[in-house]
Amino acid sequence: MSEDLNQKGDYSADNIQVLEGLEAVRKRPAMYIGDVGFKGLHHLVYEVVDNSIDEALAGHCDKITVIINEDNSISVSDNGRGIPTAIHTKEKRSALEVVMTVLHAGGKFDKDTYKVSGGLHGVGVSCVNALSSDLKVTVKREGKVFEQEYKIGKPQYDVRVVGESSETGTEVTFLPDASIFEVKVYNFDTLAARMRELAFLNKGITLILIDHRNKDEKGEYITETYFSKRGLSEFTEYIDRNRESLINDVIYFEGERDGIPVEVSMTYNKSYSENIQAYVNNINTHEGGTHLSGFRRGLTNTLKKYANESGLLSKEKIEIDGDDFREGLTAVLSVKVAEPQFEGQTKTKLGNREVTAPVSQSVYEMLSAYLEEHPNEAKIIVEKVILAARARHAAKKAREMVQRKNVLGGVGLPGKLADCSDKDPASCEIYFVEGDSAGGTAKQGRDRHFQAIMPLRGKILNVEKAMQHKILENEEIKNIYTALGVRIGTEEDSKALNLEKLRYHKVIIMCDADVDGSHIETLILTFLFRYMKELIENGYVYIATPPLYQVKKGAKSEYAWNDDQRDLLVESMKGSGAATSVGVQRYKGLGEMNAEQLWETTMNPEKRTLRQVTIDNAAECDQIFSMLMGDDVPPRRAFIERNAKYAKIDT
Ligand code: 0RA
Repeated sequence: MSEDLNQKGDYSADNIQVLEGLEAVRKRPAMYIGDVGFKGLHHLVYEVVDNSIDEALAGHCDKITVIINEDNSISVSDNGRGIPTAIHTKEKRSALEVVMTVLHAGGKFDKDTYKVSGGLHGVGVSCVNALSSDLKVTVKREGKVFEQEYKIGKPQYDVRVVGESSETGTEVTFLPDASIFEVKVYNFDTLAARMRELAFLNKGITLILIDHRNKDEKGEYITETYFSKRGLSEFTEYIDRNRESLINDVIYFEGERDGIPVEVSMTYNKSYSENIQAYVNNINTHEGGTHLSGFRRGLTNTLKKYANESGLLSKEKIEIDGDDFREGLTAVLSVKVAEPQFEGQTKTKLGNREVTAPVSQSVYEMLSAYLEEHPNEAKIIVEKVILAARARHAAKKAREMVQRKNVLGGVGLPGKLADCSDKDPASCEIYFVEGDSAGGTAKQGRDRHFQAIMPLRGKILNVEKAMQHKILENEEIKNIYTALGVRIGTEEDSKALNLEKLRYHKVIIMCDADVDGSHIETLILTFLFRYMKELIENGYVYIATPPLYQVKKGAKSEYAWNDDQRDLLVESMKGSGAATSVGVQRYKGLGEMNAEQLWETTMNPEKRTLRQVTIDNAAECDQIFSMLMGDDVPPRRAFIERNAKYAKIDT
């Protein structure tokens, strides 16, 4: 701190506070942006874009451009009013400087602006400034162009006028501080997915993403433009675009109830999964909360009432419950809440009680109107609900069978599981291995103290295409549940997993590095995503990365995980001593390695690389899984071909 204060000597008490504020961010960046890895790095962009989104929601901006520059710095620009630059009376310096250097100062200047966006952590642009080795802001307003630059959040000069312009807007360019961030390279697809999502959630705004690091075949920078005219309706269609529709319409509502803006959109498809994406202030609330409860309540009440009054249910003896109304449902819910209370493990559960009723009323209004006007579709939906109820009863029986077997069978661990001897879940790992033969090698190669091995037969069931009771009757899937020690969801709380019983805190998928292997990997991941999402959300799921090549010369041998590594190894081995030639072996599967090789390259914690599975963007994940595992083959082939080159491991 002292070095900053001594430059001029004429600072006020306010300045000291400011510096402490930004230093706190640099000391504990994770507290402000989540982490200093991949997520945190991308979060910086979202934080800056959110400010522009706020300006757009206030009605003053309709275009936001993000550029990934060649040096992995980021430029975010908008055509809003421009951040005010006049001298802030209390602070005695430009308002722009205050916004850029005071924590949480962002929205305070404009009382009319209903500030509702603001990333998960909502810390503002000053936080990004603190975590950037260089940042430059340019503001066009009142006919002039203003600018100021900063290093790790410290202004390098007073706000100055550098030109004239008839336009208005704000542009921020920042370079994340390399001494803070462990990951320094931006991922285009990750930013693209967020910008696509923002375009759907905020219709009418054009969001453009440009990558100055890469050119396409025509020599132009890779560019994506996102714009949605119909907002959530279009979002719902996008999420469901690889599924077969049950009804042709997307049901849509937009309005304000008790001062809370509510936007809902829903449709039904022929699958068996429920997929509701719920947003608060543009943040995906994975853990749900009061708004989601409102949605469910509204849906259940409306459909129940309609089904009863229509007489469609009269022949049914089985009880219909909330879950039955949501099988095959895809919905997007978006509310804007002025002072959101976020709760839950990952702070993505809305706590504000006043939100439930407005959402439930909106859903009631939207859906009852639709059902009245579309009797044919209404009948199709109610029939689907009845089928779901029947299947649920069958599933309940199947589940009880599994549960009973587990209880009666004592410990009841699957016969194929080679368990580890340690018992503390925090230090234990389970490998799900493709095939019995690789499973055998892994059993020999492992450290039996903390590594358990469970071979999985060829292809496990595709959960995207099977009904729940079929899934729960499936032998491999039952084995996965019992090996992990978790209970299959109960009737009351069908989604909650009893994580406290989880026997391993690393669940590692180990498949061949070929097309079949990656298909099996996706099948397992799809199952975990649909039925054990908490495992992924808690960071317990990993993918093992076996090597692709062994490079040999005489008695010397090394491994390579990609073609570049292989070529380098071949070159360096060629150089060392003549005579014996260098041989390259391409591993086609795990089975081609012996136990020792498998341990050395893929299982030894000291040497292996595990890729942690995370849910970066829930709506995008859903769309990708439904595409990869659904009926529609062409998009799957295109996706796999497009991503094939990225399937290699970064080391
Ligand atoms: C407060 C007041 C005014 C503009 C903004 C905030 C503003 C902030 C950001 C951040 C990124 N882009 C932005 N654009 C605008 C202007 C108030 C006025 O002109 O009357």
